[in-house]
Amino acid sequence: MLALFAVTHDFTRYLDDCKFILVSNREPYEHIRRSGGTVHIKQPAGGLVTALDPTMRRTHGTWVAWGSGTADRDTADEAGRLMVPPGEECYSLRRVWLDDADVNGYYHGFANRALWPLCHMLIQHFEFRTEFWERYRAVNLRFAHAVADEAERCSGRSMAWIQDYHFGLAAEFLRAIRPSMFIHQFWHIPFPPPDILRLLPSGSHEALLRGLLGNDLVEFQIDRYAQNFLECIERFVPDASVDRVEGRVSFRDRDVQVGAFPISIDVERFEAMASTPDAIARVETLRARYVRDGRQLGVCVDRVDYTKGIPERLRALSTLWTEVPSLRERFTFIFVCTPSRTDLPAYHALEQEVVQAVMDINRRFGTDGWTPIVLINENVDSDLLASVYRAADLCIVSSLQDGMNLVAKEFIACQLEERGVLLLSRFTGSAEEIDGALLINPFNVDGFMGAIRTALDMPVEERRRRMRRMRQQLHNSTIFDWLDSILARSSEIMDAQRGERVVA
Ligand code: ADQ
Repeated sequence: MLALFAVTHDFTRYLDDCKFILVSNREPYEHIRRSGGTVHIKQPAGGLVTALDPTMRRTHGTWVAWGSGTADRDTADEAGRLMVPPGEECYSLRRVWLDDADVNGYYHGFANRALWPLCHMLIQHFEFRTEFWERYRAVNLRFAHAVADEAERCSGRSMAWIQDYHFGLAAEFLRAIRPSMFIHQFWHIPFPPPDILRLLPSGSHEALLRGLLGNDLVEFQIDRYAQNFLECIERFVPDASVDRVEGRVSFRDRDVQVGAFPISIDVERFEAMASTPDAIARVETLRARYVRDGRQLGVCVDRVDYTKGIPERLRALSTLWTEVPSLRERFTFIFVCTPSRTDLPAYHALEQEVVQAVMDINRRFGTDGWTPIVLINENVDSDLLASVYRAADLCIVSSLQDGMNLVAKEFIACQLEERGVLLLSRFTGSAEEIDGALLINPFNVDGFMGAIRTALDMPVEERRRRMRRMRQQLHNSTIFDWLDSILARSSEIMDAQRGERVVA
């Protein structure tokens, strides 16, 4: 797998002699102390680590991240450095230490209680505290110093690639320390229009935008978010000049490029996980259990988050079984919902609401031989997920807003029989990329319910036609294509900058 990846995507050619420094909130390897005192290593399951770890191994770069594991300090040197992956030692991990007040203010506070709801335009959850903002600034500055430190350790050029909304100010801080460094940033979630961004108090919304303008290139999932960002700059940063068509901002004698780079998944990995003998056996078991006598199986997979439209999905299902009783016992739903951010009251309350709503539905419509919704309220291994995706006849993604949504792509990758229908919220980045899903508006109860009926009734041929089209598209835009296009664009800009400096 790694060998194939290396042949088809050689990212090192874009980096030339440039040292690659990646910055993210979560680290790729976390050391955890177990109750008996032994230390074990945890690697987050997310797509980002899966995609970036091989790149880091090949480029021998440095990954800068929050040292969040309970045994992290014991396994790093005084500066927070260690070589990873354990036993292979291919690249450096530089851990940044945060205390409880930092985590509460920067991470739970400003990132997750202010920016997350604002960017998703769910302003009823928006909460701003000065303490959150100050911690966010302080932690962003600390990360900028850590990156500058790492750049200092190499003699040549370096490139910093910052991930996400946790670091809205880091690029500007880093630019002040190392003016000629190439800095770029991928923003994984939506970017809101000006009227929403200005709910951040005066001073902080302008500061966030100026912070992002510290980059040479700002990458969004889709063009709509890039356009929102440019509109915010036009409105709130009067000393910047914006070229909306070219996606460029001129600011303090520098040009900042802005573009859309839709993220994806490691398609072959998901296909492989859905094709193992164990997966095939699980698919058979699931179908024997839930898909007999013309019944169908639905699936959804989310973190419990108010952006994902989970109560709206439950409401559509409940309305459907109420208004169309003939559909009772006709399909079963596997609801995979992992609790997340449970330290925040809104998430805790949502989790309870979801569990309660599922119990109500099962009590109301269930029969002796049929449970309408099978709730799996925990984290599930990706190979088990792959089997569930493969076994399903339909998958519902009903986010109220979502930067991209990778579940939709994972479902498509695992649909090897091409029998499944994807119901996809039109408010996801994926909906603007994928052609072949049934688009839904999760706020429109009747429309949502109608789309489930359409999916259940869809003839096999049409299902196959749509799924085949989506699978072809997905094969042409994997996570490696995403990485390739970002690094290619970065290297192009770096070359142009070098040309300009030589001429000057
Ligand atoms: P998320 O909001 O986390 O990511 P998403 O893109 O759907 O959303 O990715 C979730 C990932 O977690 C998927 O890989 C999924 O399989 C996994 N997952 C979810 N529930 C799980 C469970 N119960 N058990 C196991 N795995 C589970 C943010 C943005 C998105 C954007 C991504 C990547 O909010 O819009 O697509 O980053 O940029």
